[in-house]
Amino acid sequence: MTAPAQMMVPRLEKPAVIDGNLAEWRDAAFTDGVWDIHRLRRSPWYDPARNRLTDHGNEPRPEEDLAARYYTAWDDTYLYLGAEVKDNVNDVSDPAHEPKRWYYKDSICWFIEAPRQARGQNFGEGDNAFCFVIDDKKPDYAAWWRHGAPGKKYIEEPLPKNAVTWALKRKPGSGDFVLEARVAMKPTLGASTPAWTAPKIGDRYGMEIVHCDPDGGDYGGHFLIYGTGDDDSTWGVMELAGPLAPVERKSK
Ligand SMILES: [Ca+2]
Ligand SMILES: [Ca+2]
Ligand SMILES: [Ca+2]
Repeated sequence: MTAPAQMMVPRLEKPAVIDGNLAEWRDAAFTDGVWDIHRLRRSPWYDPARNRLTDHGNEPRPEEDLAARYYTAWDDTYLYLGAEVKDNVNDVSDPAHEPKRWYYKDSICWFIEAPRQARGQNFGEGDNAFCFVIDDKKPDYAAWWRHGAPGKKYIEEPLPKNAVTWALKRKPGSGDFVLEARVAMKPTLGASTPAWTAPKIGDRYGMEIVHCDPDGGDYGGHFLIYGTGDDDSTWGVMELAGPLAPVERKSK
């Protein structure tokens, strides 16, 4: 296996306002630029069977089908999760709908293991997935929490209302959107393992991002970034870092 991705995720000095606009914190968050299928194909965790787009026969260019920037940050209480997405079609209808089937709808999911363990496992103790379905109606299942707990795997439930605040801004007439969310760590990460402690600089979590884009397909388009799926040993290393100074533009 290749070495896991390494991500320094900055602490926010000012809490983000969750309103569907990332302007006040995106320059202070972790992001590594635009992800599209061309970039994904050159990443070590690319698997063509899983990372793919849906072909309807008269598609735009692949980078018009799905391209996104993802933002991640933290403070004493919350993880902050954001995305700015270019998507040709919004699709949240699922013929075999179940609340836990976010992966059959347009959705973005942050997989977090806290603290990061060296050994691999699938959604046991300490594993969490915070999933947001890109549905304007924001049904209960649109903010979902798949997680483990001591002795338990794959617990599926909506994120507790007091643990999540999220906002969605959709661009009319397209699938484009901005997602902005904050998830309280203590009632989520703290519930998935007693090994979790209040966050501090230098703590190491595991992180993977899964972005689903069915667009009329069944399982449909998928980006898996920083990992190869449910095995948490493949996820990237997310280090809780101190605040990030903004990008400096030098004068000529
Ligand atoms: Ca905001
Ligand atoms: Ca698409
Ligand atoms: Ca879509």
